[in-house]
Order: sequence, then C-alpha cells, then structure tokens
Amino acid sequence: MKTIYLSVILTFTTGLVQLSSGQDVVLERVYPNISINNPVDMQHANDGSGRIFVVRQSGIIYVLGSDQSITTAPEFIDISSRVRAGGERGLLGLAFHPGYAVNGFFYVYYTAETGDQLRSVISRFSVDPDDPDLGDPASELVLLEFDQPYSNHNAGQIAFGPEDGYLYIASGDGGSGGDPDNNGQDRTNLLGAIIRIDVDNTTGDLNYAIPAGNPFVGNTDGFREEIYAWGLRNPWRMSFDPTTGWLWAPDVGQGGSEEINIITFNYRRIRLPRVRISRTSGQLLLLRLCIRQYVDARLRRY
Ligand SMILES: [Ca+2]
Repeated sequence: MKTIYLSVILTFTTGLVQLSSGQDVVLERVYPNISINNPVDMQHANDGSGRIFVVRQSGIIYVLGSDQSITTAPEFIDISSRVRAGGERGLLGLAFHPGYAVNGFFYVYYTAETGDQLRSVISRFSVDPDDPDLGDPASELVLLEFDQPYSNHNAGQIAFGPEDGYLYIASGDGGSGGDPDNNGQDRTNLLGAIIRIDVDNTTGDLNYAIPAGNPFVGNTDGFREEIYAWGLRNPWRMSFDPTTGWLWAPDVGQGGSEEINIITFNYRRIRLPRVRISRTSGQLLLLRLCIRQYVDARLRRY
C-alpha cells in the first residue's frame, strides 16, 4: 500500500488567499483488474446494497459490487446511442431518487444532438424489476430539455436535496467563451443556473412540478420558474454537504479565477462568521466564499 502526501495549494487571483496544507492520504486501489475510460461521476443508490455506480461520459453506467476481483465492469445501463459525447458533452450526471429502494427511479443528465442542435436532457429511468443490477433503457421519461448554443459549458451534475427532496440540476452558460449571449444573467432561459424541480409531482403539462419555494414562482417577467440560483458559468460538479445540507458548487472560471460557491437563495439562513462574501450584480442568489475560510476551524462548528 502506498502512502501519498497530498499537498493542496490553491491560489485565488484576488491575491488574498493562498492555502497550503498537507496531510497523509492513503490510496488503495479497489477493483484492480478493471479500468473505465472517462469516468465523470460516481454515486450510490442509498439502498443498503453497498454498490457504487460509475458514470462513463460516453453514455454507460457501470455497477460495482462487493467482488473486487472482477475483470470486466458490469454495465448497469447503456444509453450511449442517445448521447452526444466528446469534449464537455456526454452523460454527465446521475442521481438516485431518495426512495430508490422502493420505486427504482434514477435520473441522468446527458447531451443529445439532433441535426446540428445540441441540447441537454434530464431523464428518469427505472431499474429492471427482475434484476437490481440492470437499468431499463426502454423506461426513459424525459423530464426536461433545453438547447445548448455551443458544445462546451454543459455543467451536468444532478443531485437530490437532502432536506427538500427536490432535484437540483447544474446548468452551464451554454458555452463559447466569455458568455457571449449573456446566458448566465438571463433568467428567461435555463442556462447558467442551478435548476430545482420536484420530480414527484407535476405542474400543468410538465413532467415535473415547480417547487413553491422557487424564487421566481409567479413572476411576470418571463423568468423561468425552475431557476433556483443564477449567474453561473460552468458548475459542472456540485454536492450537498451531508452535515450542513449546504449545496457546494465549484464554478469553472474563464481564465483568471475559479470559484467555490454555496448555493442558496436565502443567504440569511446561513451564518458564516468572518467569511468574506461578495455579491455582484445579477448574482443576488449566490453566496461566494473562498476555500480558505471553508477549512477554517470557525466554519467547522456548523
Ligand atoms: Ca440563464
């Protein structure tokens, strides 16, 4: 077994923060006889099975169980024929319904292409009722689709909120560079946003419902009611902190800086003592703090 000393050095262009810390990290290779190309996400089903699911960008999800001697990664589902992969496109996110052990629903985010038009697709699939290690490709229910103007900045992580049970969807600004269409600030489209939907109910003709607590419910400005937070560029990964319930989302920067954000639209609910918060125009729903303060002992009390 190797012992690797991991040193993390992060520098923010503000010049205010430079973090250097080291600690012992022990890495152990499990499943030593398999390899998976371009894995982009790894999840578990929270069903007590102990299995882990690895998402391959090309459109395949593998299921790995307790047998670490396997020489071939078993496929849970293959939807690669529906996925346009390559670059920042592909099967990018997986989330299991909080009630998966009962209903067998899991959700994916992938890039599709019709003609020359790229789009993001968020769909529900079901597990094969006769085989817990097989997802059913024929069970797809498309919940939400929206066009992508360019090939990059698709974001793609999806996750269920541990407190509200809603599905959160990370959406990039649609791409190119410098957000030429201003999609990050445009609330009339779903690009450049964290989207929040209720997959257990429906609103009108939608295959999902708009949570009553979303910030733009009932607005008369044409803003998309699915939006939970906006002003993002390419938050292609995100996760909920199981201790605090906070939604942490890194945002890939243009050229000068990167961000780590706590996503909330009610910032007053979270007390962040001595944390620098910057709020910029159009990002009223976005809290931004830097990683040095994340590791600060003061924050660990929460
Ligand atoms: Ca937008």
